[in-house]
Amino acid sequence: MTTFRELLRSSDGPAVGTFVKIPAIEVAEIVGNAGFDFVVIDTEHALLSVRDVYSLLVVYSRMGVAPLVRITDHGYGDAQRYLDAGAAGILVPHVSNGVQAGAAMRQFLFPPAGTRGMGYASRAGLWGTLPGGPAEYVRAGQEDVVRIAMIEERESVDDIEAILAAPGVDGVFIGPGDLSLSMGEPMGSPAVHDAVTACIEAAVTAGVPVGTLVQGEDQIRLRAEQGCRFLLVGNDTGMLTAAARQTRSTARVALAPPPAPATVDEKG
Ligand code: 3PY
Ligand code: MG
Repeated sequence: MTTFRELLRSSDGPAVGTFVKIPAIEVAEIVGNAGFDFVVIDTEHALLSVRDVYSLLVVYSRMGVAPLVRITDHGYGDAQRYLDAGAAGILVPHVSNGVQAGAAMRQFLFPPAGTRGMGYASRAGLWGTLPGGPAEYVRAGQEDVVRIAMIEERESVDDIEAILAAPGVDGVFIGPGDLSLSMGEPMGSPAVHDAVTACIEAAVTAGVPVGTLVQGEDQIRLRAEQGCRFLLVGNDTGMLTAAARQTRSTARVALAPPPAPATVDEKG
């Protein structure tokens, strides 16, 4: 299977993924079958248990869809388990500055670069049978896993160069929703749009893979042209909502009473 890191390096267009919030294997198979390159299992904004995340990691990776996990905060606890369960990468939300970025990423690197612990007897180590043994488990954890800092605060935009240069940062993801809140601007305002563009440009200049959340063809094209290496479009709950509403609306339209015949006056 192509790793997420290989997708970021590929000369094809950006990798396209979606957020996953529903802990159902049926939904995972439906979303996986749609052909996304990767998914981000979202523990920051969805009530997913560690066990839910584990099931989703297994299903998506078995389908050849690289599964990343957005963790709830900068803490080590659950992230260690997600990595040992085979997550292709970790997204750390609300990274405000370079110092925070370095401190968060150290937890997801093995010594001497960081403090991640040895868990060779885990799924990531193929339950202790990985060809190449513990050394390969450590190599894959160090080199294949992608550690992504989320840029979604005014302060992170101001400190973008330091975040991009922080040890262990393999990519940055710009969150326009929280960025607009932090900037006190409505979503999609020109100021937010320009801040996202400035971060993308800084990342491209620094040679750090960058991604953002996009909506609609024009935005997808624009952010790809600007150099984004990965794009997130929507999420599973949004897709289900849209399909449910469309299905209900089709029936409503079909069952609507026919328009009343025009009155004599209206006929003139
Ligand atoms: C944001 O826009 O705030 C995000 O976290 C991206 O989904
Ligand atoms: Mg956010």
